[in-house]
Amino acid sequence: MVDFLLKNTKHQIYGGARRLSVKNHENILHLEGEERFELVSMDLNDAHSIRDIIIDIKPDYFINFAAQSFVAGSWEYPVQTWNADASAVLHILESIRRFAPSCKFYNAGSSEEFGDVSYSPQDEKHPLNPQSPYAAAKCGARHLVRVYNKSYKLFAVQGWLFNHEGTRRGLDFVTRKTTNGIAKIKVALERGLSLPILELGNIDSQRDWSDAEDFMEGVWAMLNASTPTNYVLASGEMHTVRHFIEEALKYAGIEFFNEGEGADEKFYALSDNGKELIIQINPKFYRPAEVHELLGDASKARKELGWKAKTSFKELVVKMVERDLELLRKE
Ligand code: GDR
Repeated sequence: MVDFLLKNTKHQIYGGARRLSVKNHENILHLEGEERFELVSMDLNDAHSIRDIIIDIKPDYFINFAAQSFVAGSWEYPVQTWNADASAVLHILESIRRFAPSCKFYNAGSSEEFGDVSYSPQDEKHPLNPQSPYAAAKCGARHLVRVYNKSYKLFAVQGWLFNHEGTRRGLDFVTRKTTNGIAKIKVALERGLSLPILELGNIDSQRDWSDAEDFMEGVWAMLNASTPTNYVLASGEMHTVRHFIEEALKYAGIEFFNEGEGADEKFYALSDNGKELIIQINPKFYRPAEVHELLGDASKARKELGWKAKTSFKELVVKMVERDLELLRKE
């Protein structure tokens, strides 16, 4: 989002981050020395830090992409997830209401809120049917955003963002886990090393994946619309995790075949050494409740905001594999 704002607006931008003894800021290293960007200390789990930032800066916009965003992790840390993804939103809304009521607020909503879907593709009218503590917290936040919008006339919105990926994606999420794992396999093949095995969960699961960079324009358009309205942002194409794997293997130039079903499905690479196992299923990555398919209908955003996802599924896979190969080949 910061990259988008630097390129397309003249605003001074403040990035809220928690102070850590071990820095994990590699995704924003490129912003070092940028005059219009400043990192400020803020912790979503500390209402005082949120309030102080809003009092000090009196922002024109508050864009909240911070969260415990790993769905699988939300069963392990349900309370922390609720605190970061729902309670923190209440603290932000309260502070905006009290100290900066003309500030426009965007909260990152999720397609996971639709959960166990009742029709496809999902549009803004689809019922909320969360399947995880993460999705339940996002639904809670959505209701709070709506209540503050109605009660206090705050400009507060929460779009439904379907899966958005990229080269800076965390390694736990299935796209980056796959591109990183496949790049490792490719580099091992190039160097004649034994092949690492990538372990995944439910690869029949289907998602509507887009490039995160495309979404930032949509978020900014929502914040600058004449009335606060929530929109679905999505590509409108759905693919299985298996298809993502196949495209990534093809782009990496790994000859492969797969066999077996369910937990027994396996992928093998074909090389001078014959067939070698490269991907297998580990049920430890299955979720207590799965969201089997998500497919977004962004026609309202297209019509009213003129927004459309630009990057195709294939281009996204290629971009991610290319970057992971580049990073690993340097090692
Ligand atoms: P998701 O993303 O839960 O859709 O939430 P994730 O990449 O974690 O999972 C997508 C699908 O892939 C299946 N899967 C695996 N997932 C992970 N992480 N690891 C695996 O090994 C694996 N194997 C199969 C999952 O079961 C699932 O069906 C993302 C997050 O960014 C949320 O914060 C955001 O709100 C939504 O997208 C939109």
